[in-house]
Amino acid sequence: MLKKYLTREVFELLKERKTSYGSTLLDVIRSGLCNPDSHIGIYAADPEAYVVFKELFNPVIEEYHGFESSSSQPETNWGNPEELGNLDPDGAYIISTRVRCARSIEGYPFNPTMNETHYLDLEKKVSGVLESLTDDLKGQYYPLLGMSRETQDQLIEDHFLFKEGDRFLEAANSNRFWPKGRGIFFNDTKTFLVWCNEEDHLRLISMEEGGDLATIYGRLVDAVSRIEREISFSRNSRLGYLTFCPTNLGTTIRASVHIKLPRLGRDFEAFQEMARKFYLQVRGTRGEHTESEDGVYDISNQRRLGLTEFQALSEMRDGILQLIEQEKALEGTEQSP
Ligand code: ADP
Ligand code: CIR
Repeated sequence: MLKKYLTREVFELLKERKTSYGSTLLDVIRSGLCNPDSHIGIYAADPEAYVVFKELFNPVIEEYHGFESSSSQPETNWGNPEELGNLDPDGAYIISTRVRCARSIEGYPFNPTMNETHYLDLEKKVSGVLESLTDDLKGQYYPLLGMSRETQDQLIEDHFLFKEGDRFLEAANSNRFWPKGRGIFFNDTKTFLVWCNEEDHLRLISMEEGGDLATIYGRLVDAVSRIEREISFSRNSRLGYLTFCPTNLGTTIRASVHIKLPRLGRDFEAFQEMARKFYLQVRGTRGEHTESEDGVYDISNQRRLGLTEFQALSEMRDGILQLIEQEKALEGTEQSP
C-alpha cells in the first residue's frame, strides 16, 4: 500500500513535514521501504502522524477498513457480551478463542519517536495499575528484562507472549532499548494478559480454550473498563483509539479463534476468498506472517474501524459460524454414499 499511495505528488507534499514530537515521513515509511513484502508498509510514529501525514494515511485506511476520509468512528459501544454465546458448544472445531485490543497512553509518542525514559515511565505507570487489579484479574507483571530465554520461549510457544525481532517492527525502529520497558502481565489463570510496549503501548488480551466468546469478550470489556479509570488513552473523534499500525485503529479489536477446518483448508485460495466475504482474515497458527500448522488457522475480524466494538465482535461471530456451517456441509457430502 505504501508503494501504491506514496506517489511523487504525495511525497513532495509530505517530505518536509514534522509532527510536534519531531516525527518525519521517514519514520512513517521505513518499515515498508525495508520490507517490500509488507501488506501495508507504514506506521504512525506518534498520535499526530495520522493528521500531519494524512494524505498518505487516509487512502491506506480507506483501502484496509473501507473507511472514507469523511467518515467518523462511532462512540465506544461494547454491547452485551452475553449475546455472543459460545461459537462451538460441542468443542468440535474451535481450539481456543482470543480477543485483544490496543491502547496508547495520552501524551506519549509511539515507538520510533519514544526515548528510553518514555519506555521506562510507561512501564512503571502501567505495571502499577495492573498489579492493583483484584478478583479474577489479579496478577503479576513480568518485565522482559531479566526473564530467561527459556521462560520467554515457553510463553511464546503457548501463544501468551509476543515474538521477538519482528522484521516489520524492527525496520520501523520499534525495537530500540529492547528489552527495557517491555513486559507481560497475566492473571493467575492466564486468561487475562497485557503486553507492555511491544507494537503498542498496551495490548490487552482475554483468551482461553474453547469457543466461549461471551465469557472471553466479557472479561476484556471488564478489564478495559477498570483500567481506563486509572489511565487516559489517546482517542481521536474521527479515528477512534489511536494505534501504531493503521490496521488497528478504531475499536482496535481483533477477535480470533484457533480453529480446525480441514476440508475448507484443502483449497486455500478458495478458503481465503470465502473468509474475505465474511469480513474475516486468515492468519497462521503462530500469528501474523506465519503458516498454518496441523490445519489450525487463526481467523479473526478484518475490520476494526468504522463500526462499534460490539459490531466487530458480531461480524466475527457470524463469519465463524458460517465457516463452521460450510465445513459441516463438506463433511456431509463426504459421508453420503
Ligand atoms: P495480534 O493478535 O496481537 O495482532 P499476532 O497475530 O502476532 O498478534 O498473534 C499474537 C499471538 O496470539 C500469537 O502467538 C498467536 O498464535 C496467538 N493467538 C491469536 N489468536 C489466538 C487464539 N484464538 N488462540 C490462541 N492463541 C491465539
Ligand atoms: C505489514 O505491513 O505487513 C506489517 N507492517 C503489518 C501490517 C498489519 N497486518 C495486517 O494487515 N495483517
